[in-house]
Amino acid sequence: MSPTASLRESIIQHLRYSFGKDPEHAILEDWRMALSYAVRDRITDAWIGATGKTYDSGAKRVYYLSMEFLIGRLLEDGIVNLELVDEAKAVLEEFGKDYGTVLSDEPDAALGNGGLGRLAACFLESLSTIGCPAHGYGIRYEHGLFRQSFVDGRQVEQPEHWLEQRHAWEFERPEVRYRIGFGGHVDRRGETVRWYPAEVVEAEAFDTPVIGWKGRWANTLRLWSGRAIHPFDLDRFNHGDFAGAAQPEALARTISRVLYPDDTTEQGKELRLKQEYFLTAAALRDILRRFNNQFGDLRKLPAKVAIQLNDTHPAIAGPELIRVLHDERGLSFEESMEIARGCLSYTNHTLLPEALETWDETLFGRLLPRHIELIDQIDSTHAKQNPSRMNSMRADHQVKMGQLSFVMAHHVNGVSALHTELMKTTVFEELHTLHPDRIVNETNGVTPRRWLLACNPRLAGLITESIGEGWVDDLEQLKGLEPFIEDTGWLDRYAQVKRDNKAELSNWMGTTHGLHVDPEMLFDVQIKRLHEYKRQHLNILETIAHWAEIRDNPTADWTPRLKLFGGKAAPGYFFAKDIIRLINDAAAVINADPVTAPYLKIAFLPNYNVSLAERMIPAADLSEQISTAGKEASGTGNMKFALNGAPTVGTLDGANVEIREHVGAENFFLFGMTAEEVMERRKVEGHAWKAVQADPRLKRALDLIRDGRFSPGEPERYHGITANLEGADYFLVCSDFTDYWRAQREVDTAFKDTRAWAKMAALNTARSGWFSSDRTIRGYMADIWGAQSLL
Ligand code: Z15
Repeated sequence: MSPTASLRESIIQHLRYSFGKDPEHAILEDWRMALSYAVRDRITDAWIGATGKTYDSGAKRVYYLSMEFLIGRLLEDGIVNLELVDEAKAVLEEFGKDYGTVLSDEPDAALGNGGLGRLAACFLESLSTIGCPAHGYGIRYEHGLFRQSFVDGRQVEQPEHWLEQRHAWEFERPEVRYRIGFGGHVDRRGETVRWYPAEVVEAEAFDTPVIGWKGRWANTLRLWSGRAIHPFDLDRFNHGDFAGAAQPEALARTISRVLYPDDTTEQGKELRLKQEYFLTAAALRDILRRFNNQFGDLRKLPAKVAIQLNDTHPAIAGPELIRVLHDERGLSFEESMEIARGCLSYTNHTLLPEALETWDETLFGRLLPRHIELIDQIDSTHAKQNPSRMNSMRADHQVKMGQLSFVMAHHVNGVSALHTELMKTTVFEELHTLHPDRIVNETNGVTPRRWLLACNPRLAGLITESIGEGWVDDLEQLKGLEPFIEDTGWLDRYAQVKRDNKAELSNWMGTTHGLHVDPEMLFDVQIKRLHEYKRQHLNILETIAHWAEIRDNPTADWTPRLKLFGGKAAPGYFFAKDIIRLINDAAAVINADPVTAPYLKIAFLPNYNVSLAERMIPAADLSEQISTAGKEASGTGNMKFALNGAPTVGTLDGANVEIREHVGAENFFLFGMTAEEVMERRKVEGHAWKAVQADPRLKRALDLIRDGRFSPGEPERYHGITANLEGADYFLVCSDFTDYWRAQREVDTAFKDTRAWAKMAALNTARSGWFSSDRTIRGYMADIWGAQSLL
């Protein structure tokens, strides 16, 4: 049977026997689910094969512990990795269904906030493509990241409920359940120590297979869901308390109810600590059970198990592993600590002080009374071995998760070259002096299957036609495009791909948001979480200043530009929400100005998520990566844009530094202070005010905002923003404005030379091969995990 015939048969079978429909009566969701099941069957075969091979080989396994997995939709990922795109399109067409419409019916699983969660998802896909035996462990949140809409320009949050729609990808594992305890007391009988928790909930496993390129391998994402041990209190029911009878279940489920919506800020809330322990304890129990079944001797644990902590969120893994080995399995404390360290490694994702997790010791001790004792013991053991006793993890009545993670890990890694160097000289300076070989760099990457092959089929097609399909799992082969770039015929085709992608995005914005834009404009895109350090306000200030200048001289030869924004603000981050509102208010005024209309438009697309990124990135001409130097640990959106042929306007921050080195300085619009200059400038008294006085354009933009030009009748609406910028301006928006302005005018000039611009864009694509997450994962395997591919 041909692949198309076989796919058709399986879809029809699933429509009939899984969903009880024939093609005549199937609704869109039935088609989406039947296609998903047909694809899932093929994934499952690869998955079961890979599981068997892993077991038989006795190889070391990798476990990636993360509070977030921002996986997005999975159907297209499965189809693309199994190379079934043409077949799926053909079958759906036979039944009069549109492929894109069926794909978009899938809920977008937003079990993460931003970069950290999306990185975890790219890593899982690369681990499968490479054939490294691995599991991802996370939480099966009932509600992922909130949905965002705008009301009068303001962000409004609605709960997200991805599980409400049918979802094809998970396998419930009722046989895999563990009891997880909280609170209670610690009991000592001579040498033996026992923790007796007061509250116990059950963690139940749900598995999602993660398929790699060409279906050669599949790993597992195992997510834990909270449930009560005795779901129903019959005693209360029998006494007439019907609502109370269901309470234990409601309480237990609270643990996995909702994802905390803060990116790079910690709230220190008790439920969050419960979630962290719930994930970690369930994962470790599962890892030890699997190890025990296969190997038994706990001393071999570090040879067979590599556990990666995605940020400090699962840092309780150190003390928990010691507790199990020492309290429950009877190994000595010292040996338990050595075994745990042999297994654990930790990735740091930020140097922002507000993101470094610390817990109040009273709260911590109440929830995890045995763990806080063990942390003290870890701390004093570490101090004994390293007499200077610097950098304690137990100061100021706090538990410091960064220090704990560092001490309990055999390797600690940063996520870009600059970030890793800054780790050594700032937060981890003292610990780095004690352990100079522990910190290593693993620059982030993105999976080219999702972020080029699937999301940009036109460009992928041109590339494959030019250099073959080897680039898909060997992205450095994109270098082979460089000779083609000299060929004007080829370059015109490259430029045509971008034009087609822009037209497609314009059409979509028109039909879904009523936003009508000219696809000939320069599409200038800033999409990422809202944060002061990411400086969306620098972007809108420059836009306002530019608008004022066009109005001064409307007949000049301006480069038409569309400023596109997307991103969510944490619900409690009021300054970030004000920035969103300012952008929307400025858009309303500027978009309505007939004088500037041919040259400038602004759009903030609501509810930015993985699927929207997949639409926007292929259509971008320019990538905004304008964080205050030293603040963005890496960035990964920056890589996706470069790969898809959008040059960067950016600072020397995070992975921008490495992107510029790879694509060439002449293909990157650099501006702004370096991380060192930033630290110096902060010491200059009145730096912001001085910068405002020195640049009349900046002054004018701030005046327009302060005078209520974008908030008619309410000039004070943005005084919080203007006062901050002219005052403390911690993120140096004003100090970097003038150079940002200059870089943007260079962009205007460069964009006018269509051919030169296309060349710059194509060179960004050809030289971005290094930013594949396959390269990143190979780095972790070799430098940190000691793991091997089984392919
Ligand atoms: C998050 O998305 C990141 C860091 C964090 O500490 C938290 Cl809590 C969330 C981001 C970084 O801001 C970004 O620069 C980096 O590329 C990403 O993690 C993945 O490493």
